[in-house]
Amino acid sequence: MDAMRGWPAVKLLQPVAVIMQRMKITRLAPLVLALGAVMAVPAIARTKVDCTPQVQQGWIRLLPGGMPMHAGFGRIDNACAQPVTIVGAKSASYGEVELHESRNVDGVNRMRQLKELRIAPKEAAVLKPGGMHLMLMDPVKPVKPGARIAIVFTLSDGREMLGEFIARKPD
Ligand SMILES: [Cu+2]
Repeated sequence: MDAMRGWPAVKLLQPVAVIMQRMKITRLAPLVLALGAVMAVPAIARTKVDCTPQVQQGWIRLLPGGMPMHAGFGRIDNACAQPVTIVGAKSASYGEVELHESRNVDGVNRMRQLKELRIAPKEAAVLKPGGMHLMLMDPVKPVKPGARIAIVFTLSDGREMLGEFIARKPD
């Protein structure tokens, strides 16, 4: 019965495998306690994590002739349990950064500025040519292919998230 005596002190620290093993030889009450402990730990860990969305595969399309207006693309993953809303973007490499959406209206490609972009939990926003994109205006200095550009997004809760975008040469 050593397992029973040592149980209360160690139940929070036991690796799950050992807890599972012991559950087979203990009675129902400690088993319920153990389940509670196993389930409570991840719940506490979740609320402590400062979860922010992540920019994946960010890239910038440079235009031929060194045009001072570029477009940024990529995927913004929200792996968090809460929705996030992006309300702004800025970069030390550009005078101005806006979130845009391209649309085909009556056969004409138009774009409009998006004031905010909401991303549901476990969803992603995809910025791609012909759709949503970052409009990067007034580069502070010429952006060369291969350059890594940092873009800072502002979230509606006041937090900021950093994304990296790699410049590609015009095709
Ligand atoms: Cu645009």
